[in-house]
Amino acid sequence: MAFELPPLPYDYDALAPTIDGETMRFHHDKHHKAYTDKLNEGVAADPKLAGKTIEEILGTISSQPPLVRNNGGGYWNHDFFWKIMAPNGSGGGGAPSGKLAEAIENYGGLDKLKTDFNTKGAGQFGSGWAWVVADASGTLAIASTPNQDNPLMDDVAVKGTPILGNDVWEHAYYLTYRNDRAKYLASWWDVVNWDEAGRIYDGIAG
Ligand code: MN3
Repeated sequence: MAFELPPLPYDYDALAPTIDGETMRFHHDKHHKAYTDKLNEGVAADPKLAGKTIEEILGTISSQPPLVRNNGGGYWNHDFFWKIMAPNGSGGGGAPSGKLAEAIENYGGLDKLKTDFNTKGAGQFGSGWAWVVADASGTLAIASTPNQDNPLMDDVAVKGTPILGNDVWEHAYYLTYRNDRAKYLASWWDVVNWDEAGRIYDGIAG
């Protein structure tokens, strides 16, 4: 059973002006599709991966070749990325609520969380991702990863459940923001789907 490219949960233009439609079209139809296709090549080459979920594969990624690491990460990361965004004013933007809001207060507040996340994302050299990560007890941390690594991988510095993640590869922002990654990071909060982030957070044990 091959992995399939999941459809975008909204129109290409739905996140504009924060993320323009042409960026979304190429990001989903070209980049995410390529990660999906190459992940399937990697899975087909290793009988031990047959029938495994992507989360199971990522959890033992240290024993996998770069083809599976880079494209398995890219497959999962982009599926997550589409889901934790929504059009501004129609699920995107605003502020967290419920247990996630409490956890963010314990972290130091929403302003501090955003500042630390933006700083990590801007400071990630080259391509990668910025993350809000929850450990098994629900405590939040901010992290960044290179390339398509993510907190579900068994050999990254900060492991846990991703609550939010922002793609800081240039393909994610260059058409609108050119080289201004910090401006993209600051604008991105306008399309964060806090309801979805809260549902993920509520699913953590403890
Ligand atoms: Mn990307």
